Amino acid sequence: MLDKIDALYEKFKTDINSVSKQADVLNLKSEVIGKKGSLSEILKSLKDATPEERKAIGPKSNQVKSEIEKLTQKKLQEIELIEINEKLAKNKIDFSLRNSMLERGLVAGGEHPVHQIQREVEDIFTSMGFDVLDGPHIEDDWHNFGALNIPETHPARDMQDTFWFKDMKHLLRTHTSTIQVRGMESRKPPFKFVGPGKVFRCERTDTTHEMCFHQLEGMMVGKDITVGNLIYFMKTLLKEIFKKDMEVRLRPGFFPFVEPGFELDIRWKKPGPGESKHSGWLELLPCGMVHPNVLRAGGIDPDEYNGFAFGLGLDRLVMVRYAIEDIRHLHSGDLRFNKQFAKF
Ligand code: FA5
Repeated sequence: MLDKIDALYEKFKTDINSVSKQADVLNLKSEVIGKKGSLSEILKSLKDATPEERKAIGPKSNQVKSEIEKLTQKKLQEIELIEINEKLAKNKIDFSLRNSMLERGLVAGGEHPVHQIQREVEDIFTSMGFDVLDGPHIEDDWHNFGALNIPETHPARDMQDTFWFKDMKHLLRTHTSTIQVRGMESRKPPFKFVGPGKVFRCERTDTTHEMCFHQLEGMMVGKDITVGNLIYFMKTLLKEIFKKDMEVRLRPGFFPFVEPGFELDIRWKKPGPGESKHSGWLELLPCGMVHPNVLRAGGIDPDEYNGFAFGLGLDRLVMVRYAIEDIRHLHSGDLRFNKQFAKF
């Protein structure tokens, strides 16, 4: 019997070398040391063995089992490594490809200027301890309006023309203030975060208005936060983006979700011939102190905490930085326009 066990082990050692799939390795193992494997078969005739053999067979079969387990594991790891290397070789990035594309006159892609500026603004805020949050494009009434102190009958709903879904319960978010609501739902004060993203409004386009554009929301909630804190962060943002002091003006502005609310406009010389009503000042960054009803809706006690919020127009920020006369260039898909911003 001992010889049979030895033979079975030797055969396993040979067989395992000839398989290359993990499933085959596992099958082979179970054919030998599985419940109905050949080792169990041999052990069935234990009653016919001599007493000396019986003493030796227990340790022997345990030793063989453990060796077979070890060989199986080793083989499985080898196969896994081979598979990983094959995958890597298949998906390998060919760095020479870009050069050969350029030689053939093909143009490599680049990041859109709105996304470039979005990342810059995110970096500025993360360096000041803000988190970056995300939120869905398709929202419900509560996150876009209700929780922001805009009940159903409130005329402020008309301030932003909305793309509603047929159920009249869901909509394409009209502003990133929805991220404020989601941020409050998911954390406890004190906190500060920004939330960038696309927003949608069913409105007529012109040189400074698009139907689909980008905003970056910001919110800071804590104890004893003041308008002074708000202005500090707004000034720091603009200074870091433009690398110089920009001429801005702050004027009262109405938004149901802040009190007091402000419009922050930036001095903007519209390039090109002809003046438009937008030349001079451009509405860029409305902001204010978060309304107590909004804090309440987010589960925060307004007697204990307060805060500020702002909503930056990213496409307009790009317009001011690069002296772009018409916002519609940005999403026109015109490669001649886009190529100017490729960072290659
Ligand atoms: C809002 O959307 C508020 N949710 C912002 C806010 C947040 C205020 C927190 C207070 C506190 P408004 O509709 O003004 O506000 O839009 C904010 C900014 O987005 C504007 O100043 C502008 O820079 C940009 N913006 C607005 N409409 C358009 C448009 N149609 N095309 C391009 N940019 C736009």
